[in-house]
Formats: sequence, structure tokens, C-alpha cells
Amino acid sequence: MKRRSFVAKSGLGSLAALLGVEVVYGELMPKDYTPVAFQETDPFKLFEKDEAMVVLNDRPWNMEAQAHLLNDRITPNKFMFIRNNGLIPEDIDEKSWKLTIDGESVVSPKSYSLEDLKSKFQHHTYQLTLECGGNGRSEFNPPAKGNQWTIGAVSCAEWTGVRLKDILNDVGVKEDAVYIGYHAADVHLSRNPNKEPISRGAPIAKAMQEETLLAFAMNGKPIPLAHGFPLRLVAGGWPASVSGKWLNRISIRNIVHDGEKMGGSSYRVPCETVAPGETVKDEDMCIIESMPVKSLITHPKSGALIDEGKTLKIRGHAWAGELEVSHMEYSIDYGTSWKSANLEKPKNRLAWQHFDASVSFPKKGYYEIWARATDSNGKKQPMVLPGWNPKGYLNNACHRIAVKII
Ligand SMILES: Nc1nc2c(c(=O)[nH]1)N[C@H]1C(S)=C(S)[C@@H](COP(=O)(O)O)O[C@H]1N2
Ligand SMILES: [Mo]
Repeated sequence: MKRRSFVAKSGLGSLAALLGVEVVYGELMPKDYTPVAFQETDPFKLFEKDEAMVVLNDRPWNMEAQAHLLNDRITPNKFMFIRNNGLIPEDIDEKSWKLTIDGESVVSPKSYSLEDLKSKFQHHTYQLTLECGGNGRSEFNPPAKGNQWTIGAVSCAEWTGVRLKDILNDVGVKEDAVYIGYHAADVHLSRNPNKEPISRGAPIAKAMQEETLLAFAMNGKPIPLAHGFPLRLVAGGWPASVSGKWLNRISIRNIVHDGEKMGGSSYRVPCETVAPGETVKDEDMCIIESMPVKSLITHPKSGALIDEGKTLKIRGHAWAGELEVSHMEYSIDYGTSWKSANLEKPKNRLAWQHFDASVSFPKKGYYEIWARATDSNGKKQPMVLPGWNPKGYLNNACHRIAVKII
């Protein structure tokens, strides 16, 4: 982000969104003045992230959590990963922001102001799991290009907004509609205004789900700028790339949306398993839909030292895309035997589920705790890396932490 132009061109609304409070006397600020708060180049301060978050890239900004940072039931902003494909929009004005619905399969195109969306449609709040399709990529071999996410590109915040289906029904959807595609205000890395960093979408059935939101709030506050202020699509359980940030247009398509990062090896995997490194024909690649079953031990932090004779309380979350997690287990003997953990129901569909267990160890020494979730179709997480694919998506191998009993 270019600090100077950012401030010069930003509306007061986006300054306020970054600061989290109103900029009192903002209108009186000299035109080319850079407020002290924005002379800040420290990304942790700039995005209000915890300093234990890990920056993977600064152009575009990409930042992930560590497992123990994700211990909260509802992920707060400070621990939420950031995945940007382009540059954060610099001139957001909430008052003039418009969402346009168009496309081959719209009855007639229509635009809404944020005020229209907020005042004319019912509000809904859901806790929704958003996991980047590339979470876990760093383990793939041969290595896959892209951000080397370890385990921290997942969050489960509480999102408030209106149902996408209410808006789609308000504009009218033609019978031949098959997909929706989003368009957003972020800027391509080349700064070429004719190029979009990303423009993905979802089949009509996913768009019409009750939990698919056009959100204007996260955890009870306006969405932080890095996460899509002032409006974002939130489609829990699917690769988070479906959840378009800084949303200004949705096209109702009569074909599978063909926007940026819908084709080639982007968010697509071989329809059938292939050998690592194998070349896959374009027609043998399938778009990722529901994310696979997965879990994370968020307490204790890996490396914990435990006194001999004490039981250790472990905690974490598990999720399974469109499905529910039906069973949670842990192993302290490298997957040879498994014990059940307590597993809670999700707060709502598409929210992660919490688990805990009291673990005891036979004697002093080094141990690993492995966690394994099973989805409502009976599918279990693999113990090691699952099927290789060119871009390193969908690594749902068991999470493992190390502990020493002393
Ligand atoms: N407009 C826009 N929306 C976007 C992206 C983006 O670069 N631009 N990145 C997508 C990807 S790949 C992911 S994983 C999620 C990340 O959401 P977060 O940064 O709020 O955690 O946003 C998605 N929505
Ligand atoms: Mo992503």
C-alpha cells in the first residue's frame, strides 16, 4: 500500500474503519496531510493484528495465525489470517458504495446502496468457518507455488449481514441461472484497472443457502478493512476464496462463472487422484467445492512442558465444510491407538465445533498429540498428506503438537 496516496484518496469512512473509531474533525484535516496513525508501516499495528501472527507476503498482504492463537471460540480480528490477491482498495466511501446485481440470468439489473441493503432486508448473524483452499500448502512435495501456509489460514468469526438469497430473489433470477460470480474493488498488483485480482463465485444452490451472507459486520463491528470493508460475501465451508471481499458487483451467470482464478489450476484439483508431480489435463481438473474434514489443537501450544503425573487438558476446533463433524479422537502413540475427545455441536451450520480431552501419559518423555476428526459421512482426516495436486490445496492431514512430560 502506498501510504501517501492511500490517505490522500481515502474517504473518512475507510480511515475510520482502519482506526476502529470516528475521525473527529476529519473534515478539517489538510488535504495532503498523512495522519500520524497512517505513517505506520508496521502491518501488525496497521491491521490490528497480534504480533505473533506470521507475515507470508507484504505485496499483496498475506498473514497467518499459529495454532495456539486460534484458541478462541469466535476468532477475533487480531488472530484472523489475511489473504489478499491484489492491493487493498484505497478510496472506500461507504455513503456512495453500491452493490450491482447483473449478469445473463438476472431478470433486470439493479443496484443497492449499503443503506438499502441494511434497511430493506432482514439481518442474520452466523459464525462461519473460512479456510483458504491453500491452507497446509507448505507440506506438499513436490512443493506447490503460492503462499506457504502452514495451518493458520482458517478463522471462524461471527458475520452479520443480509442473506444473498433475499437480494437475488428481490432482483429476480432467471430459470437458466447456474452460478453467481463476484466482482470487487481491490486492485490488480499491476495496477492495470482492466485486470481483476480475483473474481470467483459459487453455484446458485450455494448462493441460495440461508447462511450465505452479504456481510457488513464482523464480530459485531464494521468489517475491518483488510477483511472486506464495507461489504463482503461470506460462504462458510467452501474455500474462502469464494467469500469475495470489498464486494461491489454480483453477476448471475448462465454458465459456470469464468472470472479470474476460476480456471486452470486455481482453486481446482484433479478430479481423480494423480501421482505427485504428474501433469493433469485441463478437463480433468474440478473446482473445489465443500472443504474437507479437518481439526486443530489450539491448546496447549506445541512444545509445552507438563509435570509428570498431571493430566493435560487439550482443546481445539474441528470443521467439515458443508458437513458436520461427528467424532473427534486423539492419539499419543503416532496414530496406533485413538481415544475419543468431547465434541460440541456447532453454534450454527457451517461453524467450527469445539473439542476437549483430558490426556494422561504413562511416563516422562517426548510425546506427540495427534488429532483426528470424522465427518458426518464417516470420512476421517488422513494421518499424513492427502492427494497431491498442482497448487497444493486441501491438505487436511491430522494436526500434531509436541509435548514433553518432565
Ligand atoms: N476481493 C477479494 N476477495 C477475496 C480475496 C481477494 O484477494 N480479493 N481473497 C480470497 C481468498 S483466496 C481468501 S482465502 C479469503 C481470505 O479472507 P480474509 O483475508 O478475510 O481472511 O478472501 C477471499 N476473498
Ligand atoms: Mo484463499
